[in-house]
Amino acid sequence: MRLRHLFLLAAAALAGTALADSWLRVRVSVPTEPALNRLLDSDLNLYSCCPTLGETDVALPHADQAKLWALGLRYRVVGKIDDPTQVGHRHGVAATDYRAEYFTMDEILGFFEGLRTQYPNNVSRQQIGVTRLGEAIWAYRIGRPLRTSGLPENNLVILGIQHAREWVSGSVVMHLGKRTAEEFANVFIRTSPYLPNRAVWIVPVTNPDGYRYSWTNNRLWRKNRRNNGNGTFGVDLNRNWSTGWGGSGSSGNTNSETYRGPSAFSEPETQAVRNLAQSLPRIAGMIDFHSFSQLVLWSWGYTTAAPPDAALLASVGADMRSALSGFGATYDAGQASTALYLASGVAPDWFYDVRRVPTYTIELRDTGQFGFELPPAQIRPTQDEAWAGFNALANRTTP
Ligand code: 0X9
Ligand code: ZN
Repeated sequence: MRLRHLFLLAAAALAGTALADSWLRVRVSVPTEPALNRLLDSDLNLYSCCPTLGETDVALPHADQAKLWALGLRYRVVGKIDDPTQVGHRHGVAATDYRAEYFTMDEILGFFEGLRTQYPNNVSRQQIGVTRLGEAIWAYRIGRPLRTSGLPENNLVILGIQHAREWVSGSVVMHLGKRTAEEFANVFIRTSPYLPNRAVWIVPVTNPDGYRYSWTNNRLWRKNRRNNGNGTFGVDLNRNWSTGWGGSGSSGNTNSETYRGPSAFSEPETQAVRNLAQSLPRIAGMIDFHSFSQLVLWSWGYTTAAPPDAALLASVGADMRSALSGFGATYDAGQASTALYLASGVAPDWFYDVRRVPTYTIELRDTGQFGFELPPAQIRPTQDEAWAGFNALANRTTP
């Protein structure tokens, strides 16, 4: 009898430890705007990219359920998940196939360096900044050899991985880099109308510190790794741009996933991309790749007011939406603030603001089943559809 009790106690203790350490996916009710804002202002790991009124999923340690109570949010547990803070997504085995595996920071840069070696006439790179942890931020130019006279080329700008955990964004910009280099280098396989006066600028990893952290410390990390000085880390780079900075859908709370930073362009990463853009005489269009939700979004994001070129942005966006939808996934499209939610200080709003050309956020796969942790089998079709969506934009912009 005694022994049996002891055994039960030990089992309970063990189970207790396991339970306390385990992580949950919970479905939170978000009935009102204030509730939504409390959620967006919190440091909870939002499972969804795009919470709106209704229900949204959150990943949290079993023991952190009290945080939801403290925020006055009702929820139910929908499942157990692996602890995303556990290291070990891949143990020292180098990835080889960018169509089937996620690449680390070094592997992504290695991939682009491979393109530079293979296509020396068409691919070059420029260091555009240094992160807070001292890492170079690179931009790759893909086009014809630089000309020194005539009308300056009209550039398309592509941003990858502003948000650390949105790994498929990196897979997509690698594919765009490779396919674009092939287009420029080999006229015989050319499938899109690349005109002589065009170049594509790709920033493969806009947020290197955050991206590395998502591989080593927390798979669901979103922001950069600024030390906010109060025990919290990170600025949401996609709330740090100057257009609409500080407005709705951004937070002044350093703990928040949408912390906007102390001032517009306070972060070296947004400064780097801004400086690159300012150095380009002409920009034809821009895409900022995120995940997930399968959406094509245009300005404004910071206000529900219609932008001056609303009809053009919607028309090009519709072309992109239908191109993206040809590979087994259905994309939707709309003005960011109304189709998704208000967010202030986002990159495409700034590019649109300063250049008045078509700029887009593309939210890649999926619609929430796997979310940020999209299974590697879906990398290839996501890359294919993104290439189609990119070409739809290229075809509609001024050469
Ligand atoms: O919130 C964001 O920065 C983007 N979604 S994500 O889940 N990838 O973080 C969406 C930005 C789109 N712009 C607006 N909704 N204004
Ligand atoms: Zn994002």
